[in-house]
Amino acid sequence: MSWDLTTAPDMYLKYAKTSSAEWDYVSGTLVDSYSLIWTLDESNLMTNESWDFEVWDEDLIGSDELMITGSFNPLDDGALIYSNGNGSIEFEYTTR
Ligand SMILES: [Ca+2]
Ligand SMILES: [Ca+2]
Repeated sequence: MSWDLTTAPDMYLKYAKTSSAEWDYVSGTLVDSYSLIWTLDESNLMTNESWDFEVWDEDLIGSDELMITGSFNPLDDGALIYSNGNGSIEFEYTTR
């Protein structure tokens, strides 16, 4: 991992419909943490279509760094863990 040299990364999450031109949701930043849990609420529910996500490390000096990115459909795939060489992100959801 090459995010922050002396502390854990400062992660935030973005997600949006794949068809959307802009990010529908951007979380706040969780400072100095290797793991994090975000709970989506009524204002940012996901629908049955393809969604893109990115997790970034916020840096105060220089540009923020992209840590992990991907896309999924929350109905097609069921609960899932998405991994690359840098880490993993787990999605848990209920449908209604
Ligand atoms: Ca940090
Ligand atoms: Ca950072």
